[in-house]
Amino acid sequence: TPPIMPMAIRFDHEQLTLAPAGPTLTRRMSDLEGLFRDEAARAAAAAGENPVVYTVTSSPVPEANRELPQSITTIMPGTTSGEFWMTKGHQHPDHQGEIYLAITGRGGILMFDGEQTSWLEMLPGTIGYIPPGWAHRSVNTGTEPYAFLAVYPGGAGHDYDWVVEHGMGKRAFRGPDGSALLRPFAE
Ligand code: M6P
Ligand code: ZN
Repeated sequence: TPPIMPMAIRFDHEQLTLAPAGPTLTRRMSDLEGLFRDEAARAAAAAGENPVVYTVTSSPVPEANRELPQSITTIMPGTTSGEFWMTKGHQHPDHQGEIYLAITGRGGILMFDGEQTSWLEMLPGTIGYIPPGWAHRSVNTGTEPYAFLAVYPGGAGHDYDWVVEHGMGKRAFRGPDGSALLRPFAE
């Protein structure tokens, strides 16, 4: 493959798209098996309308060592038995850091290092820093789509099994007043 040349990537605030764009992925309820507290409710939703929970649109910058790829993630608003819709969440195998910039809607980053849990509220303009070694999951805590830009080392990778094995410490539910209520992961 030819070397990547300097490039300007246009971000469309309304459409939440990148141009030029790289790969896009769409995650539906059927892709999120075992991740919500209420697996039966998740499975029922997957067997029914199977809604799109989130999309990830990448720039053409490849996920390769020394590159610095970026993507826009858009999480739809919703809850499954009270638990806010969210990304799968992952750990970076070599513990690289990552930054997120909230663009629209409201959300949060749930992080877990195997011992401690951290929760960052994300409003448009908030830069969330994910330090080395913290698994990260994004959550839409609002009533509109929540979109953010992610910038991460090209060799960071995605270890999804780590989250299945260790959990995320906590879960984000919709509280009585509509705001996020963090509860113990297994409760
Ligand atoms: C952000 C970045 C991506 C990640 C995406 C969705 O855009 O962290 O690397 O793929 O969120 O999160 P997940 O891979 O956990 O589903
Ligand atoms: Zn990451």
